[in-house]
Amino acid sequence: MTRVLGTRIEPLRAVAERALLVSDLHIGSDGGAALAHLRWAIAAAAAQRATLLVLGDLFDSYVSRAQVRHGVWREVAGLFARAVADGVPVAMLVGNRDFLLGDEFVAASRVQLSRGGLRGVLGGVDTLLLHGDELCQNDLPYQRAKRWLRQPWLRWLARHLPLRLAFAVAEKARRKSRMVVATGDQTRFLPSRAAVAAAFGNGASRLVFGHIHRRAHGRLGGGEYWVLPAGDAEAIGVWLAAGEARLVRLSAGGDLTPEPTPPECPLSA
Ligand SMILES: [Mn+2]
Repeated sequence: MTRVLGTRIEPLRAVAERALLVSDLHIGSDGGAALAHLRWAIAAAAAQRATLLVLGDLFDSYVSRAQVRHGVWREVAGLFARAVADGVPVAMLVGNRDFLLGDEFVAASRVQLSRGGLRGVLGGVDTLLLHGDELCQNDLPYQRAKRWLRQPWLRWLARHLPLRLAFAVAEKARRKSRMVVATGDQTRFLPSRAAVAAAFGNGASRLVFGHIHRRAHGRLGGGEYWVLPAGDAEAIGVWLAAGEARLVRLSAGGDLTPEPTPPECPLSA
């Protein structure tokens, strides 16, 4: 088990000659467009016989382990379980909004769930998958809050909350986060050049992440990185096969349409 910027990296269990990656769907209790986009991604992965990878913040919030038996959380777990039974490997990372996902979700969905990053050979290339929040090293208040929020005792407490209380806690956290994100110097939310370099420092030649909600692609040192936009706002994924990577548009029929290569990601110092 290695660590990158404090994030534990697990090996990807599935062999993925072809992989479809999506991120930051932020599926809320009403499902909405985000849930539709997830269905399209599953349909595309099934049609292409590809592995589906979700790079965190699949849910707008997830607090209590009781959630997996209710509403949209149960529905998504069921969608994954059916996909896995149909031969579509699914692996996912937690994001900053759903970092409390745990074993109950794995049992219901049959996915490989990493609470850190994943590393594997995707489309023939050694690839590191991160949610991306650990790359935003200049957002010091966020990094401090993250260390605090992920203490084991707090995790245990949150995951054992009754459902109604869990929803209230989640709503309060989302309101606070929206307020903080709207204020101050916006460059602090960008990945830092040093952090991206550190991610490549573990030897992978490709890095894919989300979290910052923008399309981007670039190179740093010998490595190539791709950034996924928010999957609720845009039905966009990254397609990896035969050494190639490209941005694709998802659609209801499960088709994948190539999109133009996006610009480089601005990195903070
Ligand atoms: Mn995020």
